[in-house]
Amino acid sequence: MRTQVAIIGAGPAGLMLGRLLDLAGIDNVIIERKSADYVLGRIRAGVLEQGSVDLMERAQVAGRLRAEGLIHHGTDLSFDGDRLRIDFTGLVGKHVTVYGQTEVTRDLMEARQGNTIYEAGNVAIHDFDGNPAVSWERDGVTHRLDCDYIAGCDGYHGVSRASVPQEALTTFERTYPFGWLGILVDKPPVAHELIYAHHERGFALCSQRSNTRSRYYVQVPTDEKVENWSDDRFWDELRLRLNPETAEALQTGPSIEKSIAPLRSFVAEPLRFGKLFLAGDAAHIVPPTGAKGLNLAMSDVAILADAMIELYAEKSAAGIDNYSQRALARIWKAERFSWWMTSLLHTFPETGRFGRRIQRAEFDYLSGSHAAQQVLAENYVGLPA
Ligand code: RFL
Ligand code: PHB
Repeated sequence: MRTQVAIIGAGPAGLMLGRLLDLAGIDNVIIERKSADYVLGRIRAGVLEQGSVDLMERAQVAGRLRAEGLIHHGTDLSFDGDRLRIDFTGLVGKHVTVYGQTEVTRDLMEARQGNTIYEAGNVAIHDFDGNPAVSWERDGVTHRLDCDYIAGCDGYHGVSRASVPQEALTTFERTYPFGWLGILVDKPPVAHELIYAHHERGFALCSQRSNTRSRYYVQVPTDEKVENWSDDRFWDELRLRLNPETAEALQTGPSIEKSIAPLRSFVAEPLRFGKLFLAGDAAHIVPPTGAKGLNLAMSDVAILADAMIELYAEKSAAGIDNYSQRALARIWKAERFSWWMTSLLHTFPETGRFGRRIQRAEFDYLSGSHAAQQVLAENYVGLPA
């Protein structure tokens, strides 16, 4: 088998890249190790920057997003019960759209014209400096796909980054001593907008997927087990971390999903190794506090798709030569913002009483400074490409 671009991973990065290449007439095959249902069952991001919405439009898959996406003009921060609304539209003239990653993935899967191979075992990358190929196993048979280029869109635990010799890669990492325990529930959200709450017991987030489905998170230690959290325990802990009126208004119900995600900041450099490119979580991880992970995956593949179109249509390698540098400039800004939001809102056992006072001072400064709120809003809605 032969194709122009072999894409590893059918998450949002791989599917969006495949779609943009399909529309440009560039042949591609996606190789995914899980089933389509498994990929759709992963509950992850919920907030899209305008750049991601625009990309869905460009990919001609924005019909449902336009009809069902919820436009949010602001968000609430809460610090030990004190509230501060960040008015995105008033501060920077932009908004965000609440539309689940599951829906983005479904829209892209439904529109897909090219070949996608699901449940591919033992995916391996060959000769990315010379004549690249990808191999995998299915039903006891080994398959091989020769290609011009490989796009590694296979997430943090994928094979693409792991196939690069260690000496060619520089990595930057910070792990946090906590994760987010998340719950999905078929109840209306507690507020119209998201609430990011700091409390001495830990961070909490009130988010949503629609007017009838809510997503809530609480900060838990890294080694916490989801089995230790009954729904009742979750709701009790969440209420403790919210201000009393919000806690009172919270509508609870049986969880339809419950999981723990560790928090990490990570960047691999560069993003190109010969004919192999890394994009999305395969190249970088941000803690979810700034809602940047999915949006960064989208901006990476927008840059990569344009570079490949330039290469095939105009025979210019300028785009692919610049891909790593261009994408990384944006990635590091999102890393900084996500780290900052995480630092402001979580409890860090090791920083003690001094650390908490500094966080309080930061919140008070934000509350009183239009300039500081503008900085937050500008980053949250998404920096220009
Ligand atoms: P994905 O989604 O991990 O997809 C990678 C795909 O590759 C497959 N794969 C392989 N395929 C073949 N061979 C292999 N060896 C393979 N290894 C892996 C996997 O099965 C998978 O299908 O990466 P991608 O496409 O780069 O997308 C990144 C986003 O998923 C991620 O950044 C976001 O979900 C992060 N994130 C958020 N981002 C936002 O922009 N806004 C948010 O509000 C937001 N909230 C979140 C989040 C992530 C969370 N978790 C669980 C980490 C909330 C949470 C709780
Ligand atoms: C979510 O709805 O899952 C979500 C929203 C905002 C974040 C992170 C996650 O910052």
